[in-house]
Amino acid sequence: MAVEVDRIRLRELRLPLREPFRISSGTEAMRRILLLEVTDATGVTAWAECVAGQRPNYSPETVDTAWLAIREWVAPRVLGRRFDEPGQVYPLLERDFRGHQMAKAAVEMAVWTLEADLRGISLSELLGGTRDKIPVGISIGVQTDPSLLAAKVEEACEVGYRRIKIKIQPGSDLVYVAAVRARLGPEVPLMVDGNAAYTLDDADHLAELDGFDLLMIEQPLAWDDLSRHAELQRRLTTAICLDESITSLARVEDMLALESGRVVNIKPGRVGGFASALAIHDLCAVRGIPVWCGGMLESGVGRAYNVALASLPNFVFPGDISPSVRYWERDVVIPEWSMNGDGTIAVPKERPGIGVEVDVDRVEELTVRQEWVRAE
Ligand code: OSB
Ligand code: MG
Repeated sequence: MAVEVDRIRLRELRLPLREPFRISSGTEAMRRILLLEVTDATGVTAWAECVAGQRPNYSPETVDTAWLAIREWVAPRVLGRRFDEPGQVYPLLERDFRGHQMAKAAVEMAVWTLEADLRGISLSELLGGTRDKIPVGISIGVQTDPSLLAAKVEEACEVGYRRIKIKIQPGSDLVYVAAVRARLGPEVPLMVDGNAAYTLDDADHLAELDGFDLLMIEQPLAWDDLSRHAELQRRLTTAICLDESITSLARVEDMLALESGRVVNIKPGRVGGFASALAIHDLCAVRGIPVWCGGMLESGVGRAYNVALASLPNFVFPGDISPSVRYWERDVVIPEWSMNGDGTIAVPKERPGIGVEVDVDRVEELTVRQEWVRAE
C-alpha cells in the first residue's frame, strides 16, 4: 500500500523518571521526550518517538539536534513523497545525508506504522514478527554501593525479570558484580554494560569479569570503536556485545570481519530505523550472531516500536523493554506497558499499528513546545 506523508508535528514532552538513571557517561532524571505525529494524505496519523537524549553522552545526537535535523533535512525529503513500501524511506534518507540516525529513524518508523495502519495489521506483523510475547530484561543504573545494587537486582528477580543488566564503570564494577553473584547465586542471567567507559589499558581488569559467568559485556570501549573491541574480545572468554558502535548494517559487517563482538544490541533509533534494524537482524541470523532489543528510556510510544521489533525470531536474549511502571508515574499510552508474572510483555498483535492508544490529554499536559512541518 502506498504511503504519502503530508505533515509532521513535533512535540517535546518533559517526563520525570521515577528514579534517576545513571550510566558511566551521565545521569538522566528528567527525560525530554521527542514525539512525532506523522499524518498521511488521507488524514491517518502515526505517533512515533525520537529516542535521542538530552546531552550527547551516548551518541552525538540530542533532542535539540534531532529537532533541527527533522525540521531542516529529514521532513523536507519525505513530505509530499509517495512510498510504495516503507523500505524505501531509509535509502532516501541516507543519500548524501550523514549521521542523524535517531532523527531519521523517528520519521522512517512512523512510515512503517502508517503502512501497518492503512493495512489494518500490527506493526509486529508488518515487520515479520513471529512471537506474541517478549521476554523482558531490566537495565539497572550505577548505584552508590554494592549492597544497594544487590538489593535492586533481588527485587528485579522477584518481579520476574528474565535477565539483569547492570551498568558498570571504573571503580564500580568487579565488587558490584561480585556482590550481586554473592547475594543471588550463579543462576541469575546477568550481564554488564560499560557504556564506553574503559580503554584497552583496562583489558586485564575486564578479564576478571570472566569469573562471573556473565551472558555478555556490553560496549566496554569507545562509542565508535571496533578494532580495540576485537583486541579485547581476543583477551576475554565472555562475549562482547556492541551497542554504541553499531550504527548501520556496514558496522555489523565490520564487526564480523574484525571479530569485535559476538552479540549485537539493536536499537532501531541508533541504526536509522526499521529497514536498517531488519537488515541487521537478518544478517546476524545468517551469521549465527544473537541479537536483542536495547532501550533508550522510551515513553510508551517508543516502547511500542521496540516490542514490535523484538517479536522477530533472532531476538534471542530478553530485551531492555521494561514495563511503564519501571520508568514513569504515569505513561503516555493506554494501556500502559505491563509485564506478566513470567517476565514477558505481550505483543499487541490484535491491534493495528503500534497497538496502544496515545493518551493525548496526558501528552498535551506534558508538552513544552511543538512545531508543525509541512511540504513547501
Ligand atoms: O546503553 O543501553 C544503554 C539508556 C540510555 C542510554 C543508553 C542505554 C540505556 C539503557 C536503558 O540501558 C535501557 C532501558 O530503556 O531500560
Ligand atoms: Mg548499552
